[in-house]
Amino acid sequence: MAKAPSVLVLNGPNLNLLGTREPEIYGTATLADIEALCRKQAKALGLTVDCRQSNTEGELVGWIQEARDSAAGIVLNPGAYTHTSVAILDALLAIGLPVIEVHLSNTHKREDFRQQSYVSRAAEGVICGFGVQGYLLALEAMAALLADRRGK
Ligand code: CA2
Repeated sequence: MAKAPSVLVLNGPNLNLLGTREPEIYGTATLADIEALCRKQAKALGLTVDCRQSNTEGELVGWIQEARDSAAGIVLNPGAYTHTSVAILDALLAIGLPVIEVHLSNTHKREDFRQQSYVSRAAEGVICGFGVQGYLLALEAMAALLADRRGK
């Protein structure tokens, strides 16, 4: 039987604080809750996940580079780096893996500075505004995308 494709589920700065503050924007689930739900969803979809979070841009860039050899795709919530990081965009473009961008909140309903995403230029698609469910939808989309690519 073929090995289950691995998906890197990457969360950026401050997402380790989920469930402790601003529940009206980001919900009540903790990062550990989200990662457990992702593991469950991945299993149901025939995937495995490697879940990581960092508050530093360089560490995120390093993990994205490493994913070239270890992952079939990336589900990424870059946090505030979404709106600032050319370094993360360049790393994603350099490795050429399929990327799905996720945001818990609907960034389009929020401040002007959240309207631009550098990361979206490297993403197959973007899911925002569905809270935790967004990660599960992203994994479903990734499974379909990878199956489609394998069939070609
Ligand atoms: O909606 C999202 O998922 C965001 O990526 C979250 C980022 C924000 O900068 C983006 O514009 C949209 C912020 C994550 C901060 O997370 C916190 C969680 C709990 C308490 C405080 C911050």
